[in-house]
Amino acid sequence: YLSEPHTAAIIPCPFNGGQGRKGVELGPNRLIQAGLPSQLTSLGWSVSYDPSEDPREAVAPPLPEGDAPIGRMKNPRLVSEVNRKLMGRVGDAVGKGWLPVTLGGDHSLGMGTVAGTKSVHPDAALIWVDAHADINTPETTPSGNLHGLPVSFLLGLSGTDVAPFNSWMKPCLRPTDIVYIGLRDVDEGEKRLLRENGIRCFTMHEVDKYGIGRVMEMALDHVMGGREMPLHLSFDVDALDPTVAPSTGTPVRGGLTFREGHYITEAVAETGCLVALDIMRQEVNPSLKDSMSADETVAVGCSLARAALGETLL
Ligand code: B3U
Ligand code: MN
Ligand code: MN
Repeated sequence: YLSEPHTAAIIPCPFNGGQGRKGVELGPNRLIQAGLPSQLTSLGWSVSYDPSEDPREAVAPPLPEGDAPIGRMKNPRLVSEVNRKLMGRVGDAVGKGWLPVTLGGDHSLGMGTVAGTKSVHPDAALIWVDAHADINTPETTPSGNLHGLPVSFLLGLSGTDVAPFNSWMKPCLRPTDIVYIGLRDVDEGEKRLLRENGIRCFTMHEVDKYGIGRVMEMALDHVMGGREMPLHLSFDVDALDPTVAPSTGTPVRGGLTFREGHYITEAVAETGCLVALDIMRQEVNPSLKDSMSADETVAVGCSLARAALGETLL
């Protein structure tokens, strides 16, 4: 699915409007400062990245009518507009046969990235690596934070056919297209939605039971049986255990180990079918006290991206 020479399009998205905390918008820049573009070049990729472009412009569109909540949804116009643009950028890259590497930012951005991939490859499979299911609907969300809702919009679940999103976003994901890995903090309403829609989930329980090797085999079999299908990987760094990625706003204990996280990205690279990658919720706390854990978390984000793009241990 990729054109020659293989080209990665880095899309920094310093966006935090899908939730209430600061820090998540600092991640993309830190990954770039840590050398991610040149690391991917060293792996043999052409890298499309424009350092002169200010990524903050893409995430701060002017909103003439203000942004009062709609129902429970907070910052709905902002999140909608940012994702509408992101869908275009990801779609353009995938359409050229480039591999977009979107650096988040909070996971509400998954709406735009997956919709962008699906605009080119309607049959694309999706692996969502996360502590959370991010499948609340505008009706079930306990917080109103849109980072907890992207999957329900992609699926077109009840309550998601709502302005301003429905002016640009059409349901593009079938329940059989998506598989989750790493879940361990799922709301009651989300559990019901996952059950009702028959969505395949490998929670941390299954990771413990089968080991990550079997889990990846089963996950890939489920979403891309013959392995002949474009694949989008959306990796929320909070899927990793907080001891591995300590610099995260809402740590949930009992997560993926360093190797389990990397095994996922390595197994995805081995399929040869990856067409889009998200490294999301790469949070960085600016306080000095946390600078060590921020550095560690940034380094993990970079090495996950490298592994997904084919870096091997030997
Ligand atoms: N499920 C909760 C909390 C949450 C979702 N995603 C994250 N946290 N990172 C919600 O607000 O929807
Ligand atoms: Mn998430
Ligand atoms: Mn999460």
